[in-house]
Amino acid sequence: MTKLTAIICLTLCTLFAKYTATAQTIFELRKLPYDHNALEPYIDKETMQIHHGKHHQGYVNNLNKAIAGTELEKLSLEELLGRVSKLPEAIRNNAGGHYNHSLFWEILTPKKDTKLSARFEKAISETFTNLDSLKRLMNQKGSAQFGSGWVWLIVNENKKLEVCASPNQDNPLMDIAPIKGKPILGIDVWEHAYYLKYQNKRADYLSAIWNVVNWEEVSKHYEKLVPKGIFDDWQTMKDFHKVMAQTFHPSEEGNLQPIKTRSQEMLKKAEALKTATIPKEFDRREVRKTIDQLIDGSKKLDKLINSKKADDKAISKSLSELHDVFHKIVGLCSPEEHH
Ligand code: MN3
Repeated sequence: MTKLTAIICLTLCTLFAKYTATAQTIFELRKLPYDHNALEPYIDKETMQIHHGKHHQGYVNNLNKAIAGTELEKLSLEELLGRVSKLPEAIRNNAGGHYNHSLFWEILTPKKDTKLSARFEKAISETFTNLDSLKRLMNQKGSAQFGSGWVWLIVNENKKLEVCASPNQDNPLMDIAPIKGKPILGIDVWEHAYYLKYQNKRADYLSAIWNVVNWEEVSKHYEKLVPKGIFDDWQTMKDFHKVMAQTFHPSEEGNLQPIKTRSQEMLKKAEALKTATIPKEFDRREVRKTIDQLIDGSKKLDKLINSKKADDKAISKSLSELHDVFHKIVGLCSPEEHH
């Protein structure tokens, strides 16, 4: 190799290495969706500038550094969080820091009196009594979190709302989290989130922050994670479905006890469909016809179970046919069937 080719080669190699190193901007800090002073007087401009521009930027930079040149570059933020137990500490802290703060900026707003969606509000009432008790619970958990951390409202694996706290930059998406779920609202209780304005008074910061929570945005997260069921506005059909699910699924595993004891209850739920109002969007001739079939089938099944010659095979078959009729209604009422 001549000296010249060696030099060219070396230069190219250096350039290439440099290029691949600087190409490393997998994760980026998004701009704040409002001005730094927009959340005043509850969160001051200087805190926002340092919190977003220095702390969050730091997590992003360190995360990019930690995954640079490794296979981890191909993973999404959520995928990284889901396996932090097997990754270096720097990834746990900085992937957590990036995710947590991204959500935090999103669920804050200078807009006044943002509204919760009806379904989200109902879920809050069912789980925590009302919005005020949810706030109280989160304030209490946030105050009790020792040192730095976060307090979360999550949708857990059972699609239910739950409140939990986590230390440092951990969050409920991490495989190491004792309580798992998808966060829809997170409040930063690190001192860097409040110290300039509130000093050591974390409880004051926690009471103030509710003035700038964007309930529209939190509702959107909830609606996405817990989509509306097709029969949510048709209580009588939901009631029928409940008995159907609780009797049919055991029967598939050879357990006919539930249907044997509840066939009359199921018939009553089916008959109730005849008198209750059908939601407008589903009130069509074909749906009504199939409801009649559902009532007939429930009658037949109940009669069979109460007859002396009830044989398990016949009961199973009759229940399975009834289940098919129910699913015909589900099909008729599903969005893709609407023309
Ligand atoms: Mn922070």
